[in-house]
Amino acid sequence: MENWFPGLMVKTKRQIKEDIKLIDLLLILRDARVPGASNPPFMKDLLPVEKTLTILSRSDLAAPDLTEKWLTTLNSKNMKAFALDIPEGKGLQPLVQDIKKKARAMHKDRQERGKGTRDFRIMVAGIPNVGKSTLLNALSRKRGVKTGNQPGTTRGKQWVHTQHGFSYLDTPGILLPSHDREKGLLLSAAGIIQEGIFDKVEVAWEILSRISIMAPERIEKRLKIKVAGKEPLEILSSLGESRGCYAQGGEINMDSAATILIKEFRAGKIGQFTLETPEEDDCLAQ
Ligand SMILES: Nc1nc2c(ncn2[C@@H]2O[C@H](COP(=O)(O)OP(=O)(O)OP(=O)(O)O)[C@@H](O)[C@H]2O)c(=O)[nH]1
Ligand SMILES: [Mg+2]
Repeated sequence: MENWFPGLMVKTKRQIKEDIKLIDLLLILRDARVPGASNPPFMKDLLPVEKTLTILSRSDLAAPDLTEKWLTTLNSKNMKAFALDIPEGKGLQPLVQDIKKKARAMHKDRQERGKGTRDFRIMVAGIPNVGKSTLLNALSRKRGVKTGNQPGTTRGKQWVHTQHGFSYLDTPGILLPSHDREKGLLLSAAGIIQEGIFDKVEVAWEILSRISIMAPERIEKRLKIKVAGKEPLEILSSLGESRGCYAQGGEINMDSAATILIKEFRAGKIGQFTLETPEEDDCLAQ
């Protein structure tokens, strides 16, 4: 299989390991719809647990009950976690309070050890397109770094300094190993990795195989097609039929049906869904 996101990886990894030495707090972002698949590699043990916070971004698109479950599980494993809708600033306050508390402790400690004052340094890390730069801008209250809804928006590290004693380090997305096909499909479903890597019908299958079991009635209502008791490809075919996706010769154009399904899923039009349960998380299974 092709690499999902060529370039950058080796350099980014080396750079993060170097920069982490300067860091007081690491914010590891994951996408709340796919918190397992979006768990970045090699980040977990770079700093002690008290210097690491986990952020579940896009909680606005995820199932609230499963987000709660993920938070509870992560917290119980000593990974303090927060769920955020970053553009709307939802959930930001408890995180800000926690950061301020940690900064006060750092300043106090330096003072007691007779060291001069310096900024509290925060690194934002995660796989591509999970909202790192958006979070950095929200926390620093600046539009200091570029954001965008495609992976690879941030190409190199960038510091943002505030007047309030905080420095933020934005980092480019860390790649996941490209051999894990299921994770790839989940990330593609969530729109985290770029188009064209996976077959659309396969991505649609991955979405439908999960959500049709989780909430068949909700999907029936939103998509206005029969779901219960049907296989994912049958559901996709019904969707194609109801949306007029026909190929020459009158068959259902499954590619077009998949395109519609993926688009509506990503935009949250089918409802709020989380595709993975905490039991599927590699990091927690260890
Ligand atoms: N719905 C929703 N969208 C979000 C959230 N956080 C970020 N986004 C959007 O996700 C897209 C990606 O955000 P970025 O902050 O550029 O992501 P990044 O992790 O810095 O991406 P790279 O620099 O490419 O690694 C943007 O379009 C954001 O507006 C969120 O909590 N909810
Ligand atoms: Mg970025």
